Amino acid sequence: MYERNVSHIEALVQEQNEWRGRCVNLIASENVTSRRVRGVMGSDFAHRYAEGHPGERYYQGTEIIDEIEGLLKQHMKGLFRCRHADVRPISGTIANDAVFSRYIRPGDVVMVNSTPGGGHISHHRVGAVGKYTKNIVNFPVTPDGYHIDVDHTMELLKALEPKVMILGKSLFLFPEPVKELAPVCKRRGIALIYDAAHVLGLVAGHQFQDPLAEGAPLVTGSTHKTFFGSQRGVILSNVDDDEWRKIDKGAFPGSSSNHHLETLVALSVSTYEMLEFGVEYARQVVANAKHLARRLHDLGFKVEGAEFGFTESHQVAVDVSDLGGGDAAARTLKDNGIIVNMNLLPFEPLDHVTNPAGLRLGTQEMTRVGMKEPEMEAIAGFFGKVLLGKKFVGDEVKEFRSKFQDVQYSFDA
Ligand code: DSN
Repeated sequence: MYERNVSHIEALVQEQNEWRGRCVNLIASENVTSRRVRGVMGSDFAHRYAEGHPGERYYQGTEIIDEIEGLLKQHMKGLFRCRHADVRPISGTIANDAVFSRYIRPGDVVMVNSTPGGGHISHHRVGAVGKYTKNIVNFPVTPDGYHIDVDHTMELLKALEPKVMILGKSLFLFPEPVKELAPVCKRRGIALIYDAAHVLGLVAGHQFQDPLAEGAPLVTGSTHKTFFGSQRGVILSNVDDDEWRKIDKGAFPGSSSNHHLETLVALSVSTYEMLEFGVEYARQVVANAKHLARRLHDLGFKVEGAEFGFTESHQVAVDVSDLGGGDAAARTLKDNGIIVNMNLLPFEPLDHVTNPAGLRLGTQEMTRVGMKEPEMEAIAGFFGKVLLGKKFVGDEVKEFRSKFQDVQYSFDA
């Protein structure tokens, strides 16, 4: 009776595959996986459980996943040059929750980046931090809105005595002041957590600040934005072994039971891709973001962060409040085959969330399919035609994208 419905779902999946393969995808939190990564999904591991750690499971039959997970942990530690890696969180938010559950107690003051300033939802009252405390204080920022005001933060932390500081964000153009804040956090016993979800692949490729080397003892991240997928999370740390054992309980049993073995296996393949191609890839991602920002600026768009060179990451933020706002602009671009998300910009009131001033663009996915500076120029040109010239470029976009179908920086070829 339901066979037709299954065919319908299969057809929708096929439609999605084809459609997104024709689009210029600029959502800053997404990426594409290689054929070899996709090839290990859908295996028997999709059916299995393996709670605990390799060699210390609560199930029989885990020998092969134990080997794969052990190798993945070893390579994550090597890639990020750290003492500990937990590869079990099934998303960045789960990784955050696992760490927050160890460090935040009811009533504790926690300092975070504001939502309009780019802070992730899991850092806020309605997200994971809010499950543990309501005393959430935003970092003060410099007038440009994209940098934490370190002097003011130092004053605030004497007055507020925070227990936790969370750096890193979702609108993430420039490095965070880890070097400046880490020593004072250490002296005062403040847990300094750096959420690297967006920039994980850039850190792995040495093209963004290395928060662990700069003194952050705890780093969380998701593995599918600037990292090569699959969709999962990770915790990386340099704390001592005793402390790590306590954090460990946050991931299991604190925030997950089984940890989705088929995506774990996929991540272990993509980690080898990152080891082999990460530097070259991350360099091109950042070069592309800078180039896209510059060309958009030259065309007359209000690109954020101009006085700091627009961006040091994979992201570009554009103020489109004069062009009907973020919601309308993002919808118009989508109708032309260009996928972006609307975004609050620093200092905007929260109630602008359904039509904020900004668009957030990310170059990581189009870089993965081989685009370089000339293609960034073409993409900026499409933005100009669509948003400034009110033209339809959907067919041009499709033709342009058709030449970039294979995942590069991989072992696919
Ligand atoms: N909210 C996602 C983003 O930055 O797009 C991250 O979880």
